[in-house]
Amino acid sequence: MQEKIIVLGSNGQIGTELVTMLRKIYGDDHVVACDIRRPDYDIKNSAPFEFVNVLDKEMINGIFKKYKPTQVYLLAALLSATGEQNPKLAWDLNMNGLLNVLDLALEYQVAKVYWPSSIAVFGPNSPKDNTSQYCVMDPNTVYGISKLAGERWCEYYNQKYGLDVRSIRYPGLISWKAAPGGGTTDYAIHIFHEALKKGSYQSFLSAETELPMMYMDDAIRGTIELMDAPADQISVRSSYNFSGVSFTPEVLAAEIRKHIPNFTLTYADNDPRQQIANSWPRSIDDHFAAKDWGWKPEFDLAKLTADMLNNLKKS
Ligand code: VAH
Repeated sequence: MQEKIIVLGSNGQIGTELVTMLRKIYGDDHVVACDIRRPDYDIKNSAPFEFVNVLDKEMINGIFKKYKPTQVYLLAALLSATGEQNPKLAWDLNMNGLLNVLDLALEYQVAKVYWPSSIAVFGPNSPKDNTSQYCVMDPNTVYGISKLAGERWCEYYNQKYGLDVRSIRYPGLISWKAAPGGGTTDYAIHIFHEALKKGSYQSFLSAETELPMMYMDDAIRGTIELMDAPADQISVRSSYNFSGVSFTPEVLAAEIRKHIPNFTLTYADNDPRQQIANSWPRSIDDHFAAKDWGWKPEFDLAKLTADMLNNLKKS
């Protein structure tokens, strides 16, 4: 059957690249980009775009009625740092946006739904190293709380109503095409821009703050591999742990110096994002993703760094 895919939150860091990849696979007209503002990236104007606010259930209903989607990706969210500046909006957008989509996906018999979670679902008492799929999860950011609650709702809609909803706990995502959206891991993007522009960067996370990260190319490929996997291979209906490469700002700076020898990295003190980072794991065990749908990252730190710098120089 012809796929008709709706991507809600298509202008974001993930949505920008996911829409491009999905259109490459299924064709422009089979992928409808939806957001509350027009795309400012190189998506062909002819390809379908709709203004949608995911908090307006009637608006989403109109789009589902118009396009009768076979797949829906819901990417709209407030991330960890911006969420702490506006906790109630973060909860409202991240939670009610999801519940609107889950309900309408049932009503319109959407075949598959995708919703991103995050390693932000882990908290201060979660294991820090090689953090397992199932363990203590006590997130202390609104973003993490909303993602943990959202995972529970996804599993509920799957088990109670049979909705085929799939999810991945993304680590910090690093990309060059679209601006990051207010996350705690965004230092690992800004550092590349500043290294090329000024040869220096001041990190808002401390030198020894090790966090799980991933290159966007890996994240997009893994997401589509998950969505393409047969339903009976999916054993995790909350959200899959997902791992790329973990590093600290200091280790990243050393890798950048292999390309920009005089690059200097300094550190800011008392940035509120440090507390958020301190509550997250240093590394993630993603063996369920490897076992269930053959996940394997392709970008290590050297390859990620080279690709970021090469593409930013050209863009
Ligand atoms: C954030 N980039 O920093 C996101 C991500 C694991 C972090 O979820 O909020």
